[in-house]
Amino acid sequence: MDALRQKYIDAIANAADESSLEDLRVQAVGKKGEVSLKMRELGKMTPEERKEAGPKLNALKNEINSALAAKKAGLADAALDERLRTEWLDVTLPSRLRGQGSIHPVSQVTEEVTAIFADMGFAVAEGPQIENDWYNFDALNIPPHHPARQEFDTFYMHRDKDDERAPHVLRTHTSPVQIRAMEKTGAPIRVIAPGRVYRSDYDQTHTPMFHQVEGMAIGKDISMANLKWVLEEFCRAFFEVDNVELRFRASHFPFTEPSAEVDLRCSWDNGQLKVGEGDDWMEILGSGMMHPKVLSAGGIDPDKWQGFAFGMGIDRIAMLKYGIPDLRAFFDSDLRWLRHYGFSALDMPTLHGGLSK
Ligand code: 2NM
Repeated sequence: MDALRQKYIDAIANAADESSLEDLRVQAVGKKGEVSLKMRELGKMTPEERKEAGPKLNALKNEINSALAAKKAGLADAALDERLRTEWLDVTLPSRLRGQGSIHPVSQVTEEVTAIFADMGFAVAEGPQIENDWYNFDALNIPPHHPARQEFDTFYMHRDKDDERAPHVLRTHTSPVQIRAMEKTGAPIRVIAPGRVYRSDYDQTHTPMFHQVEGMAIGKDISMANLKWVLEEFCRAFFEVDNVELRFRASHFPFTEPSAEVDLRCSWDNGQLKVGEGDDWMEILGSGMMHPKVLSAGGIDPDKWQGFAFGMGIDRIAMLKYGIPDLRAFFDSDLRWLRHYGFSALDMPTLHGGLSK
């Protein structure tokens, strides 16, 4: 029994890992292990022999089990020490550099325009880019077969062969959003509707998708005078000059009467735009008093209410303000262009903090 003890105590002390420790446990005290077999022999002994051998075998079994447990704990400690020594991490190291995106000029200018009009009490409205015929045309006093429908270069959605209903369209302006806003809140109302619009036109100065912002204000006594001040105030804030001068030129739109195109006094010296000085005039937007039929289409009584409306191209005023020469590059997703003309995500345009840095 002493030889058995010595054999296993030594082997346990020298075991290199948990699996050899387990092998030793099976060999010694497992069901068919050496100690277990010896215990089975107790049955063949005389009572006196058994009285002496039994406790000794039990003690040996306990001793081997304790040695196994102690060695197992020792191996686990050593393994943990080894992990702590090798698997460490310096959490104070700087992180890996990640590609930094930028804000597209269209997004930047949309935010600027929104901040300026919000300051004058205009809410922002949004609506679907796929519209039906009624919201995009009829409600805006452009009936079927009206020649103005041709001028919009409309994208029509597909209809099944025998489906006679007027097809849906990609909205050609954001005016349908204004109709929906009138329906939703009624008068009085002041909203702008910025967003994507679509016309089948592609050349130096036109892309089939571009951005517009339209605005309207409806009240009991809203007039062209209010329109003029709002647009002057917008230009002062947007172009960041105190002396802006606007020129209203009589024009025609189906949705307004009277209608005016608005020009901004400016100068161009060697490709550099200066607003509010010089002898040039630059057309920047269209506007007018909302047509009674348009008010009616929006569910507003034209005998009680009147309002102005205007619309301008976001891409165009972005090019003017930030000196971007080529419209088509706006939609190329060229990373070098985006890095050059893009804005920092941290510079949110506000009237108090400056519109852009
Ligand atoms: C323009 C020019 C003139 C306009 C009209 C409306 C609506 F839906 F309220 F009647 N929104 N915008 C409008 C008026 C747009 O863009 C050149």
